[in-house]
Amino acid sequence: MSAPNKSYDPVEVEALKPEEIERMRDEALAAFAAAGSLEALHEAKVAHTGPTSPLALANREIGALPPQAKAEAGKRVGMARGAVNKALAARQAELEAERDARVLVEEAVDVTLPHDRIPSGARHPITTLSERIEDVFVAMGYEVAEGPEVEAEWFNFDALNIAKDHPARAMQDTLFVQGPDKKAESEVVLRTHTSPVQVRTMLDREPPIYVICPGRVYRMDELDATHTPVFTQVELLAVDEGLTMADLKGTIEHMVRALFGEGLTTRLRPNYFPFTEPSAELDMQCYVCRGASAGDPERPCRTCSSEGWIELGGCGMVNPRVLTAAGIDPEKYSGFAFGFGIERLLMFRHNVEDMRDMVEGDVRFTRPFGMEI
Ligand code: FA5
Repeated sequence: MSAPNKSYDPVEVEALKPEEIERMRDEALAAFAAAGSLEALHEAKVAHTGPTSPLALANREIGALPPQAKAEAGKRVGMARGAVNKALAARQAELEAERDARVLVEEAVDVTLPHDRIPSGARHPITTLSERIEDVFVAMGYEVAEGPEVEAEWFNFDALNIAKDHPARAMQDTLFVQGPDKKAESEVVLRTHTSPVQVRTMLDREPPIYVICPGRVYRMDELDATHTPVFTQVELLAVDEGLTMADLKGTIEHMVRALFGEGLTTRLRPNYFPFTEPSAELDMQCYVCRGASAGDPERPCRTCSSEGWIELGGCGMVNPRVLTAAGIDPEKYSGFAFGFGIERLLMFRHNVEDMRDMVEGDVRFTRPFGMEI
């Protein structure tokens, strides 16, 4: 056993002398008071309250003291540490309050300034107008049906009673799609109208059928003020027992009134489409002059070129041959169909003078139409 260390007097430990503890406390208080920022205060905190700070080291010495001295030194160090922690918390609160006041001023937002967000795009009026038309028919109980834009020739022509030698099937009118085998004779086309969706729908569903088919179609037309090679059609198809041309006319008249206002009428002019029999061209009364400009040179109307009527699209009773091709009994059911172009509708409904504006993708054209049409 080793002899006691006579030279060590625990009561006289230098770090625990009252004046030493006071000095440590005062240094800590001065360091906190001098800290001008929360970062500086954090450094002072680590230096004066951390595990290697003078007070923490002094605290460790207490354990070796005899009981009486231990109690005295413990009290001294404890009081000093309490004062240091209190001063630290007070300074922390002060600096945080200063920071909050500064941030409120620096990051203040003036909500009255004009905003400079990146300009947003706009929905194309062709999309909004198509959706508007869909809504009119969905409200009448119709469903929206879709079909492929790359279509089998059979659906686009044959099933619609369009003969093999019909001029629409010629290469100069229709865009044929070359298959992977690069056969010169392709049987796949970019659909030239939305009527093939009629056939697909009739093959898919049992009557009664009430559908509206919006979609993009393709033709070998030059881009000019009134034509585009890629345009949008909406097709309407109803197949049920006992449908007549009167149902067709009444349905379109409802659409015209929903889109252009009450009181407008429509008229049918005989026409020919291989897939409808009888077929007609459907005109609506001009919604601007309501027919008053026709024959009255004093009241010219730009919207209908003083015709009094505006051509809407083609229509008719579904040809019994088409019903048969789609597996529907023409003895039991009859149907009506109507197809029209959305670009032309947008032109006369919104006085767009040049169809080319619709395909250029310039938001200065699309934005004024807004989100509702
Ligand atoms: C048809 O396409 C028939 N499938 C419509 C139809 C459906 C008739 C059901 C009977 C029953 P048409 O070729 O006329 O018909 O085209 C219909 C509409 O498409 C035209 O009234 C016109 O508004 C629009 N249209 C035609 N060609 C162009 C083009 N190049 N650019 C923009 N719109 C066009």
